[in-house]
Amino acid sequence: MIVPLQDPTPFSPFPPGEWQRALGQVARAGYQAVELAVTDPRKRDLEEVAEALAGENLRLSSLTTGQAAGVEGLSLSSSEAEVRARAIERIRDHMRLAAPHGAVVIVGLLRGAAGSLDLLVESLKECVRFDADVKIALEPLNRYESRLINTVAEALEVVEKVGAENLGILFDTFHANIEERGFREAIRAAGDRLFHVHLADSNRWVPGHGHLPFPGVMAALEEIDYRGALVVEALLRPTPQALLEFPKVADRVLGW
Ligand code: LER
Ligand code: MN
Repeated sequence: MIVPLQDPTPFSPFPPGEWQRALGQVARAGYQAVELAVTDPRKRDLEEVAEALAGENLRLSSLTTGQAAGVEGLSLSSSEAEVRARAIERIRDHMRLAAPHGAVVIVGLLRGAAGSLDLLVESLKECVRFDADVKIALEPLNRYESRLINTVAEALEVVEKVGAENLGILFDTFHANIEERGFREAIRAAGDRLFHVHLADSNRWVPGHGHLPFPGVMAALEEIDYRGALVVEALLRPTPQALLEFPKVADRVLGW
């Protein structure tokens, strides 16, 4: 489940101003880990965030960085050197927040909707060097959100060009349903480079309210011995409550 620290996100029922209370609700709902949506980590007291997570016994699985694209226009693939430099710095700040938690830093929309793939590779080469122990997960996004990297195969090409052990892939079932030939082959192709997973149904509703074959997705994840987190990144549909109730129905929906 996702909790925003600064700006609202369509994937969380919680207003940013209530993030501490939100962590309590996420934990009580039965989630073991949380993904924080953070626009600018320097605007938050990282100690306070760590204490709040520990207080609720919640693991920080991941940080989404895309809000800096939406709110501030940052992009790792921009032709404007200054915009790119600020995006790289922002990833560095996220890595600092992620490091003590072993959390994954996500590169989704922060890569830009239509920039240069070569510049993105150069930017990522700088990012991976900030801390080799912090994993960065490049997320294939569907064609309506970005022209750059729509499939796992395209993400793997970038991972290879960057050539760092701490760069891998985020597999989001909603995007994959639009772009991949099949879930199993995409997940197998990602293999040990799969660092993180987002779950949403075919319509981006809470899993179980669309028509994606989640038991097949889970079987493929098991095949590659995936050990990372599963984060529900879904719209507040059919109801916001459905997001909070997902842990109760996860076994049935995921076929466990
Ligand atoms: C981010 O994880 C993502 O999936 C994007 O579609 C957000 O808009
Ligand atoms: Mn996603």
